Amino acid sequence: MARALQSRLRMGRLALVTLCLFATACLPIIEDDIDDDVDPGPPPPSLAVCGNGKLEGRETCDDGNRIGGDGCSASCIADETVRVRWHFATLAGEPRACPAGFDVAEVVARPDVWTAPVTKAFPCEAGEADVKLEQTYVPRDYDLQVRIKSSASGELYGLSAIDHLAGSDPRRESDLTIITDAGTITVRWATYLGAQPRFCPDAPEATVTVVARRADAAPIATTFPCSQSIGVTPLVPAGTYRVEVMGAWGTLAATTTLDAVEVPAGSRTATPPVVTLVF
Ligand SMILES: [Ca+2]
Repeated sequence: MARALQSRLRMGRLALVTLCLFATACLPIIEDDIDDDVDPGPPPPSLAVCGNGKLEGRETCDDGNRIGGDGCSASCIADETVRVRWHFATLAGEPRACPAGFDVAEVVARPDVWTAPVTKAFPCEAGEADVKLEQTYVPRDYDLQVRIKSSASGELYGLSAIDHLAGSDPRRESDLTIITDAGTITVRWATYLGAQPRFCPDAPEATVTVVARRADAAPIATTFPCSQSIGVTPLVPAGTYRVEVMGAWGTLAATTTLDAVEVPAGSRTATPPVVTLVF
């Protein structure tokens, strides 16, 4: 009798286990058993609240706000400090001091063309400054440039070339030179076939050459793809130039000449009006 009862109980237990294997109703019990043994640990990143003053999830800082550039970024990742140095030189490489009347060095840092740049001002004679750049979970690249200005008039003297600082680059320094006796010529062009506006063909032989001529110096020629619609010459000594813009497009050719294009000193840009090239 007792053996029969024992056997029936065993069968009942087996049936329950089998039922549990197929029935979801038993699952919460199994989960509860597991949860009791696991340490909950820190909250996952999705639960971390940036700006609440508490270090949580993947945050590397939390200063109680969501403002970038103040040491702790808008996504609670510690800002990265970059040392930016600037100096002056002539086109021949001769070092110079800050230009008279221009006392401010603006450091401009931009993560991409669609975002507003981070601009910080320093005394020109300092020659270097530490700039905090906002970082996110994925390290950001920045384009750095230095502009020299006058605090009295706001006038721009010159600007450095752009230094692209990759987020993955271990270098956290940028050395920038402002050329004091040169500038660039920026030419924009529009192309026509007779009276009809037409885009340049996207072909390697469709080019526009900008030739800057000055009476006392050899001409400086720079060639650009025609489809680019804009060309910036390398640094040319400050002065007055006659600029020829020459388009070549298969067997077609067109030239437009601009007189008295003034290139200011201090790495500044002369921008003549849009040049029309009629083929
Ligand atoms: Ca937080």
